[in-house]
Amino acid sequence: MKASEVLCTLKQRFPNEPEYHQAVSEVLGTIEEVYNEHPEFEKANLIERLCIPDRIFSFRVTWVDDKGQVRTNMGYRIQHNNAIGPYKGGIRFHSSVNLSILKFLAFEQTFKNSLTTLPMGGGKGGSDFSPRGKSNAEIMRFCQAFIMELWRHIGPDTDVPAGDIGVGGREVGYMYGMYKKLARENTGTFTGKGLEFGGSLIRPEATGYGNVYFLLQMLKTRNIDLKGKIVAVSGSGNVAQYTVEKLITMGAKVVTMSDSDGYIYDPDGIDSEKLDYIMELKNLHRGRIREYAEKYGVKYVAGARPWGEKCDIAMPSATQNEINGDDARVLLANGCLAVSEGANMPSTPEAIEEFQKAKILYAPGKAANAGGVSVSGLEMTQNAQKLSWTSEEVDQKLQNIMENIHEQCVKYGTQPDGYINYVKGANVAGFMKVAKAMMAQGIL
Ligand code: NDP
Ligand code: 2IT
Repeated sequence: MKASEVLCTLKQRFPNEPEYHQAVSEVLGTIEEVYNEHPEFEKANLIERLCIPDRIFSFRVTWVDDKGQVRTNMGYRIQHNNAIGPYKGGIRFHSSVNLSILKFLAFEQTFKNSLTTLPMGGGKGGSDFSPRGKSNAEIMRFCQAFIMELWRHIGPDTDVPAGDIGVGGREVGYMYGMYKKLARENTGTFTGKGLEFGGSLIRPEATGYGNVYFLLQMLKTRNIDLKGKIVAVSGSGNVAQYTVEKLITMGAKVVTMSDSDGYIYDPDGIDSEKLDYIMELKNLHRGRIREYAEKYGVKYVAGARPWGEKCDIAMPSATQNEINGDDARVLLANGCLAVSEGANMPSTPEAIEEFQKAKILYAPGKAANAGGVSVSGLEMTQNAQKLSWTSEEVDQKLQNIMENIHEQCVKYGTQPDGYINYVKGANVAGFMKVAKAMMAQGIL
């Protein structure tokens, strides 16, 4: 089947999965050229095999809330592709979770993990359970119930989950604890674990730091200095927090952060002290970003995203499709020169088209946010060796990986006029490695 025909077939076979179609369409649109150069791929029906997950587990999760009521949610794990290594990818707890969203994430993860240079396949899982407003005890009971079903399908050499939206150190700890009880092993099946029980230094920071390292590489191609640049960040969770932390140390001025209720605009910039406040607010008190505006007397805009504020650089770090075509046009009109994605697929196809048409620096999530899963890969290595590396060692390896991903994007994405199409570069580099691994291992 031709690459272009695969998308049509997928839409027919799996209707009502718009995010999955969107992710597949973005990749297929950029790899067609290299695909056509390899007739053996078509003979092996490689694209279709690469787009459809190896398997999907779905299950009911039953738990008891603090009022004693018995509640149910849906749980899922998508094992997308393991040609390069064990399935690897995060777990998302959010009310919006469905198969379309998890299939897009697992598909993207496969290419992202391929780019990291580490031996990891792609997977993703999650639940439509919403952690919002839940007590600590409820979160723990939910995590335990989720793992009671999932544990038999995961393992250090088969499938290694981690965090994503709604799943951070606390949730990984509860899931890993239950996993160990059932599996009776201590080999580190989760990543993003606590430092006391096999977690890697720099894993919490990795996605945000990695995105800034990637941004620095992009800016270097145009001799632009990050120092003094005004940056709009969305989200205020794990990725956003450490993106802002690194940006502050690099001398940039971060003026926005957000959550699902709205955004704050701080014209003086969020400094380290204010960021400490946000981390405590979000990670300990589980509060709302609006409280920042009340504390520091700055603007809060309810029900909106920050892209209307003037900035030089945008780093979307909340969720998928959070920058649409109109947002992109406003960013460009305000002089935005770079967009580096911390979230997965935060820009709609129309927004990406606008950025590329304007020839600004634009890095897709699968390249720019690969630092998180990279340090997860390093956590797996440390666990396997039963030792732990210092922060400096892990941070240095992270920087090397991000530089390497940037180089791959330049190699496969540079156009005849010199413009670097990072989408094409990341997709082609990620695809070729998975494709070669699949071809070498036979028709499966
Ligand atoms: P967190 O749960 O820590 O934070 C998510 C942030 O985004 C919160 O501020 C949340 O607001 C906001 N948010 C979530 N959903 C929506 C929504 N539908 N609309 C508006 N705002 C929303 O998650 P992470 O920081 O871990 O993940 C953020 C993004 O980064 C995701 O796209 C994830 O897939 C991606 N990513 C994460 C990695 C990791 O290592 N954690 C690695 C690579 C990518 P609220 O508090 O109101 O829920
Ligand atoms: O989207 C992602 O890359 C993640 N949520 C991190 C996955 C991981 O296994 O560390």
